[in-house]
Amino acid sequence: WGEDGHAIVCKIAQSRLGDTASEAVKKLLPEYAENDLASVCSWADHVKFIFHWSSALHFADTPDNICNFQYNRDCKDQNGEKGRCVVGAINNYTNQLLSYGRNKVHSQYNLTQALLFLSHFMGDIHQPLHVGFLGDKGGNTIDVHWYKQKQNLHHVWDDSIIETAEERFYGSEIGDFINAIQENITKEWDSEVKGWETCNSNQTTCPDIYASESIKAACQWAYKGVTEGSVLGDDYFLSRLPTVNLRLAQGGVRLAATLNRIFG
Ligand code: DCM
Ligand code: DCM
Ligand code: DCM
Ligand code: ZN
Ligand code: ZN
Repeated sequence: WGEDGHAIVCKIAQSRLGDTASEAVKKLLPEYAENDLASVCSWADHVKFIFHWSSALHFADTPDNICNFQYNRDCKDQNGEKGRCVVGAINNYTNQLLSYGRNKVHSQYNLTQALLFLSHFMGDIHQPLHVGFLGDKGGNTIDVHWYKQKQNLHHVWDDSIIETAEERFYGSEIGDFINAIQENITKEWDSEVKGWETCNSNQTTCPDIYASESIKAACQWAYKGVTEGSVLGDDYFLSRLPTVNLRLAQGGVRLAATLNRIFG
C-alpha cells in the first residue's frame, strides 16, 4: 500500500489494542510519533534505500499464473535466500517483539524498528498484488490507464483505488474513509472478525494464511480482465473497491490481534 493504505491499517489496529499491548506500543513508538502508530506506518518504505536488505521484505511472488502461496517455494529473495519475503519478515519481527513480552528491560533487538516493520508488513501482506506473480513483479510491469492517467497495475492497488474512493465518497478525508471501514467491521463483517483474528494451534500470527488470501484475491480481482494497456475506469473501480476495503480491514484487525497476543 501507499501512505494512506498503511495509515488506515495502523489506525484500525491501534484502536483495537488491549491495555497491555497499548502500553507496550506507546513505550516502543519513537517520541516524534506522539503515540500515533499510523504516523510511522510507512517508515519501512522510507528506509528501503538505507536498509537495502529490507526492500525484499515487502512482498512475495508466486510462479506466473499460480494462484496459491507455498512458503518453501515462494518465500525467498532474488538470490534465492530462504525466508526473505513478507511472510518470513512478519514471523521474524513477531519473534523479536516476543522478547519484549518476556522481558521488558533487555532485548538484543531494536524493538522500535521491529514494531514499525511488523506494522508495515502486516499491511503489505494484505495488498493482493504484494503476493502476485514473479514475471510481472506483482503487477509493476503491467501498464494500464487509471481513467485517463498512465499507471501501472501495482500502483492502482497500492494507491489509486484508495485515493479515488477518498475523493469521490469521503470528501478527500482519510478519517471519514477509516470511519466507514470501522463501521463495516462492527456491522457487516462482525460475524467474520473472530475468524480473521484466529490462527491455527497456538501461533502468534499466521502470515501464510494472509499471503494465500492475497494471491487468491490478486487472481480473482486484481489481474482478472486486465492486460497490458487496459483502460480501468468505473467498472473496475466499483467492483474492486469492496476487496480493497476488506483487505485494509483484515490488515488492521490482524495487526491488532497479533500485537495483543505478543504483549498480552
Ligand atoms: N515458516 C512459515 N511457514 C512455513 C514454514 C516456515 O512461516 N510453511 C516460518 C517459520 C519460521 C521461519 O519460517 O519463522 C523459518 O522456518 P524454518 O525453521 O523452516 O527455516
Ligand atoms: N526514525 C525515523 N525518522 C526519524 C527518527 C527516527 O524514521 N526522524 C526511525 C529510526 C528508528 C526508529 O524510528 O528505527 C526509532 O528512532 P529513534 O532512534 O529516534 O528512537
Ligand atoms: N513489489 C512487489 N512485488 C515485486 C516487486 C515489487 O509487490 N516483485 C512492490 C514493492 C513496492 C512496489 O511494488 O510497493 C514498487 O516496488 P519497487 O519500488 O521495488 O519497484
Ligand atoms: Zn506496493
Ligand atoms: Zn511496503
